[in-house]
Amino acid sequence: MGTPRILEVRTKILKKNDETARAMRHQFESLGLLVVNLVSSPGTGKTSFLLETLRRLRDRGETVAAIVGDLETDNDARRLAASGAPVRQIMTHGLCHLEADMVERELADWNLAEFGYLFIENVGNLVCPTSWDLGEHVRLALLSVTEGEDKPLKYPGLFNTADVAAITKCDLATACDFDRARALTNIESVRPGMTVFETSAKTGAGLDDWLDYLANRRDALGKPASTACP
Ligand SMILES: Nc1nc2c(ncn2[C@@H]2O[C@H](COP(=O)(O)OP(=O)(O)OP(=O)(O)O)[C@@H](O)[C@H]2O)c(=O)[nH]1
Ligand SMILES: [Mg+2]
Repeated sequence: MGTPRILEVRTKILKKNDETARAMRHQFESLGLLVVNLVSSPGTGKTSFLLETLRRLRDRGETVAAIVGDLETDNDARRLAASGAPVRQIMTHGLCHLEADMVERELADWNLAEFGYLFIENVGNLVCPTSWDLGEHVRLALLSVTEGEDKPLKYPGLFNTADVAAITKCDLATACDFDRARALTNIESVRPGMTVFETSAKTGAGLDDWLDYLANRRDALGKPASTACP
């Protein structure tokens, strides 16, 4: 008797989350703001990858901002702030994922029209964040060479709810006996056709292709409503 009731409450919460996320996505689109949600297990390299992304986008003259979720500490926000971009930390105090209303509250006093890109680093977790839409346009699943090539098979939800994937820490691939072909085959088997960037935050490998992908996705949003042709 208890299970259906729990499921019903969970369905309602997810429905409310999806409504909030949809409204936010609409607002982001009207501003020409591309929003990216980074999801992976703890320690995959999300913050390192994002720091390099923010730095390089700023070098290209882009305006960027970031929100980062963790159970405790503002360590990641402080690391990301080294890029010069505005960054905010959400501490979830035990919750294993970010939800749309947390992001909405955090953005309430930001002038989003100032930014071209907003990145959301989710709480490190391979399962929970996958069910929660944050209003993003691009969901990036990250897999490091140190985690093992079978993660896409064990955690298919991470990959089949994502738009694009990044393999991180490729500079360590040889030391880890990383089987690149097997990892790519495993990703392909759970999410056929998905683009995969092979990257290293340490050497910068693969990051230019990632930035070009983001630029194309942002162009596809079209111009902000306020500057659209009459
Ligand atoms: N060699 C190497 N180490 C990396 C790379 N990216 C991240 N690391 C290291 O991996 C560790 C974890 O990196 P983070 O960027 O903190 O990972 P994260 O996914 O943000 O971790 P959580 O936020 O705790 O989930 C750190 O010691 C990084 O220095 C990389 O490309 N190459
Ligand atoms: Mg992090």
